[in-house]
Amino acid sequence: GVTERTLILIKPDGVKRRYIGEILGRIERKGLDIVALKLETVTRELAGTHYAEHEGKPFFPDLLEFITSGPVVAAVLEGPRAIAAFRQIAGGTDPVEKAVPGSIRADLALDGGQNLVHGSDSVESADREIALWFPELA
Ligand code: DAT
Ligand code: MG
Repeated sequence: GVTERTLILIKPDGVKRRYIGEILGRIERKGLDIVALKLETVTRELAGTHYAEHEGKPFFPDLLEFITSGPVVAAVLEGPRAIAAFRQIAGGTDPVEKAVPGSIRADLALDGGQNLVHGSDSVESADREIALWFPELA
């Protein structure tokens, strides 16, 4: 497959629950390269821009509250079909309704909002999100 880059987050629930190692381990075992990595507390402004596509939806205020509630791990992953590959190991947005057996969310999460990880959903989103989180890479 063609080499891609994707922006992923370990959300505040993942950091609080001490799953940084577990989740980075799954990424490494999958074979994706980690090409950038940092721990950061997200500002309201960055959160709003990152999730701009969801502005106006009923869950948007809770989403911003949650994503700014503590530090997140942000990383850029690289590899063949990296965007889809990470979304596959992440699993469906709702870890119960759309459980992907063996995925991070199905194995470790219960909630459709506090679902441990984010991953870019397209090449366009990945370009936008990498520029937002790691301007030095863009
Ligand atoms: P994903 O994170 O799988 O790409 P998304 O982009 O549709 O999902 O939504 C972004 C985040 O917003 C998601 O991880 C959790 C939250 N969210 C989405 N739909 C929701 C809903 N119906 N109720 C509560 N939170 C929701
Ligand atoms: Mg999304």
